[in-house]
Amino acid sequence: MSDYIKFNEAVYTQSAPSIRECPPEGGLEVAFAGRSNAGKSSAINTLTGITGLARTSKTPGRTQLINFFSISEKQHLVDLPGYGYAKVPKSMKEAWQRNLTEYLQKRESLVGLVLMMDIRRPMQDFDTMMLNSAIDLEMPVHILLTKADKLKKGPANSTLIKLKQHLEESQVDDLVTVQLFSSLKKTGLGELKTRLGRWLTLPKEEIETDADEMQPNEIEPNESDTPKTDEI
Ligand SMILES: Nc1nc2c(ncn2[C@@H]2O[C@H](COP(=O)(O)OP(=O)(O)OP(=O)(O)O)[C@@H](O)[C@H]2O)c(=O)[nH]1
Ligand SMILES: [Mg+2]
Repeated sequence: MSDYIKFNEAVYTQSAPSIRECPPEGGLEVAFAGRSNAGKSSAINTLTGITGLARTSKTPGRTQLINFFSISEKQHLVDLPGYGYAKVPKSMKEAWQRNLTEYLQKRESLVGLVLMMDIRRPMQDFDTMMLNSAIDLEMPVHILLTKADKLKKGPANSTLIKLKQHLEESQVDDLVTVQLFSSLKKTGLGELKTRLGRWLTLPKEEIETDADEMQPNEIEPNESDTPKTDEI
């Protein structure tokens, strides 16, 4: 299914300083959220295979705007500003948190949230708040334990298993999934694509509508003179 999503055709479209300035609703949208420096922008670059599509930085708090990318007219990725950056004044942190919650609540195109946490510091206060906001809204969440390359396989897997158990015990495992991820090593890239493939798959009618809109100068399959093999 994920083959259908052309992640590598993603293009940057625009940045919005707040929910009010976001592009009009339309199609399906997946947002990437997480603490500042968790690896959100890097993950978007790894997912699309386009270096520099989303800006990454060694300086935390770099992505202050809501950045929009389009895979197709009806499939979008959104890089949300990182939360929890220590040097940002408390009032600004709280404003951003309200903004993010408002985005989750109001954005109708949003079909899922990729919540990214550094594997060495998962489930910090703001992460739990974001997760609970999404759960309250019945918004599907896919957690990426990022920078998995920073831990050895054993400790990485045990962090994954512990979090999975926690989600099962909290009875949210139908809505919230989790995986290991590393942009550096491309660990878990296939798993992420499969999940996003499910979220970003358009209802069948819409795919057919797209086909109907084929431009007159596009080449159509040649059905006339050569008989198909199974017709001989
Ligand atoms: N080792 C390792 N480092 C990573 C990985 N992903 C990101 N980084 C590094 O972590 C830092 C932050 O990455 P970003 O992708 O900019 O993080 P962000 O979450 O977008 O940060 P903000 O926009 O500031 O919220 C950069 O120095 C990246 O090179 C990874 O998989 N492994
Ligand atoms: Mg960023």
